[in-house]
Amino acid sequence: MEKFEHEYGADQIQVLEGLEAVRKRPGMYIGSVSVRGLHHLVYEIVDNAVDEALAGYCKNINVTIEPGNIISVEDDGRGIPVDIHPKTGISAAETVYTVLHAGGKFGGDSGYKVSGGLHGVGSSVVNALSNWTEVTIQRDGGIFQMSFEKGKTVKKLERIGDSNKTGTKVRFLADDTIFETLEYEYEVLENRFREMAFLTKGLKISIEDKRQEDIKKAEFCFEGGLVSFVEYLNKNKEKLHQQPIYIEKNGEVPVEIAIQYTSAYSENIYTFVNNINTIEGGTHLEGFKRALTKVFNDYARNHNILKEKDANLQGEDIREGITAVVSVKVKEPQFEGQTKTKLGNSEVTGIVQSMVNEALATFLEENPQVAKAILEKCISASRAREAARKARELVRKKTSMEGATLPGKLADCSSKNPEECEVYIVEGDSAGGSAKQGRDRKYQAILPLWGKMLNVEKSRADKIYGNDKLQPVILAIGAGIGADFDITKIRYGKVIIMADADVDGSHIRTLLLTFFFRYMRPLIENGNVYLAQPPLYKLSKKGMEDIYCYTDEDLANRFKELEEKGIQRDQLGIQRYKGLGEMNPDQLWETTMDPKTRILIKVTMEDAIKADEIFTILMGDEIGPRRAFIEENAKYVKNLDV
Ligand code: 2B7
Repeated sequence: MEKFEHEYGADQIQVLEGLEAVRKRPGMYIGSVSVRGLHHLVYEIVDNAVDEALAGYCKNINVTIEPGNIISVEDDGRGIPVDIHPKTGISAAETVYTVLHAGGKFGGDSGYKVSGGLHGVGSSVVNALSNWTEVTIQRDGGIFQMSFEKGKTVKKLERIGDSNKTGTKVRFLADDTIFETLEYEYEVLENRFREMAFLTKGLKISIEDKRQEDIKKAEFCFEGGLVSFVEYLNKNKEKLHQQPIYIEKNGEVPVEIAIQYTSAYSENIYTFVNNINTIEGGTHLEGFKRALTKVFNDYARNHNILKEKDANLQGEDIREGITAVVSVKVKEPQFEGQTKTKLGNSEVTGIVQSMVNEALATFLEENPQVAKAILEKCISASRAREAARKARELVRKKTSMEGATLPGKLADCSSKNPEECEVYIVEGDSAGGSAKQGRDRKYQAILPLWGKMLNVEKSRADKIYGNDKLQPVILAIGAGIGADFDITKIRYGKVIIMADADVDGSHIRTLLLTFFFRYMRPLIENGNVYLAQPPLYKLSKKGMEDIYCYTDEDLANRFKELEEKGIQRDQLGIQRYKGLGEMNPDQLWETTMDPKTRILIKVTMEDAIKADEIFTILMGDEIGPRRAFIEENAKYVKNLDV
C-alpha cells in the first residue's frame, strides 16, 4: 500500500462551529434520520479508519454491533494524535470529535481525503448525533480515553494506561431522540463492508452482530481487490473468460479497473470515486466507455473480424454481458446529479480513456482467445440490436396504423397529467375486474396481466418488444425501453404492481421488477415503481368498523388494542385473505387503492448491486442459489427498499 507522508499537530486544526447546528439539522449532514441515516453514522466512523488504511498505516478494522445497538469500531492505525493545541488547550483527538470541519484542515493541502463521506467532519457529526461516545486511543506508549454526551465533552482526554500498540477505538450509541430507529440491519452493514474491502486491497474488515444469542459475523479481506469484486458479482453467471482483465495505474488520478464478460445480456458497470459508489456515473465512466468502444473496434478491424463493409460495433454491443468495476481517486471531486453521485471533473474522462486505451489494447493483443470470445458476443449483440430495431419499427408502424398506442386491456384514467396519474398492473382477470370497478377513474388506470411472464433475464431486446405480455406494459407506460427509454415520456408518475402475497404473486412481482430493472432502470432510480400492499386479514364484529391488518405484527397489535377495550379474540370474525380476487371492488379500493389509506412500498435502487444479484439468482440458470434464495424470499422486498 502506498504511503502518503503527512505531519501535523493540533495547531493545524481550526475551531469553526459548534455541534448544535448538527443536532438542529441532522439531515443536512447525514441525509436523513431514517434507518439509512443511522447506518451513515457507522460509515462515517469506518471511513476514517479506511483513510488510515489508505494512508498505509492500518491493516485491520473490526466493527461490532453490541447489545443495545451500541456500535464499536476499532482500527490498528497510528491512533488519532493526542497532543494539545497550544492556543485552545484542547487535544487534537478532542478537536476531531467536537469541532465541525476539523477534518477539512486535517485533509487539506498535502494528503487527500480518499474514502467517502463527509471529508473528516464525520467523527464530530457522529458525536453530535450520539447519546454518548467513547474514544480510546493507543499511541506514544499510552492508552488515552475521552467521552462525550450528545456531542459535549464529559471526560477530557486522559491517559489511563500503558501500551506499546497503536490504534483507535470508537464506541457510540446513536441518539434515539434524533433517529427514527436505532435498529441496525446487519445485512446492510455487511454489504457495505464487503464493498469497502473489495475497494481496498488487503484491508481486513470484520463485522460482528452480538445483539442476539446466535452471533452473526463475517470477515472480508480480498488480496485480489477489484478482481475479487467482479468475481463476486459474477459468481452465479457463466463467464466468457476465466481471469478478469485487470488495469491499474497510479498517476495523478489513480485508476483501477477490473472487467469480466459473461453470457448475460445486461451491462453491469459499477463506478467509484474515492470509494464512494457513483451511482449516476460521470466523467470516469464516460472515459471508460469511450475507450472500450474504440479498443474493441480497432482490434476487430485490425484482425479482420470486422470486414471493410461492416459498420462499427456500437458501445452498447460492446457492453453486453460486461461486468466491470471502475475505481478512481480524485483529489477534489465534484459531485453532480440528482443524488450527488455523478462525477463532474472533466479532466478525468481523458485520463481514464487514454489509460484504458493503452492497457486494454495491449491485453487483447496478448490474449487473442479472450478477445475472440468477447468479440463474438459483441457481434451477435449487434445483430440482435438490428433485429430489435426492426421489431420496434414494426410495433411503431402497427400502433400508428391503428391510431391508438394503448393496449386493449388497459382501462386508462381520464387525467392526462402524468404527475397525478398512476397505473396499477394487476395480476389476474378477477382482481383486474375489481380494481377497474373500485378505482378512481380520474387518476387511476388498470392494466390486468395474466399467465406466466417471459423471463427477461434470458431474453434479448428483440424478444421483449415482440412479447405479448410485456408489450402492453411498454405501451401503457409509453416511454420505450432500453437505450430508447425516455423518462420524460412516462404516462404515469406511479407504476404500481399489485399482486397476491403468494408464490404466483411473488413470481409476477419479481418478473416485472426484473423487467423494469433491466429495461426501464431510470423508472426505478427515479422512484416511480411501487408495490401495492393488500391486507392479509380482516377483523370484523357487529357494530364495529372492519379492521384491516397488513402484517402479522399489525394483527398482533390490533388484538392487543382490542383486548384493552374488552374485546376478545373469539368475539371477532377473522378473515385471512388469500388473494386479491377475494375482495370486492369497495374493499379493494378501501384497503389497497385509496391514496388516503393504502400502503405503498416504494421500490428503490439504492443497492443496485444487491438487487442485480437477487435477479440473477432468481432468474439465472443456476438452480441451487435460486432455491436457497426463495426460501429467504420474505426479505427480498425489504432489501430492495432499505
Ligand atoms: C480527519 C481526522 C478524522 N486521524 C489522524 C491520524 C490517525 C487516525 C485518525 C483514525 C475510526 C474508529 C476506530 C494522522 C483524522 C484523524 O489524524 S482517525 N486514525 N482512525 C479512526 O478514526 N478510526 C493520524 C497522522 C499521524 N498520526 C495519526
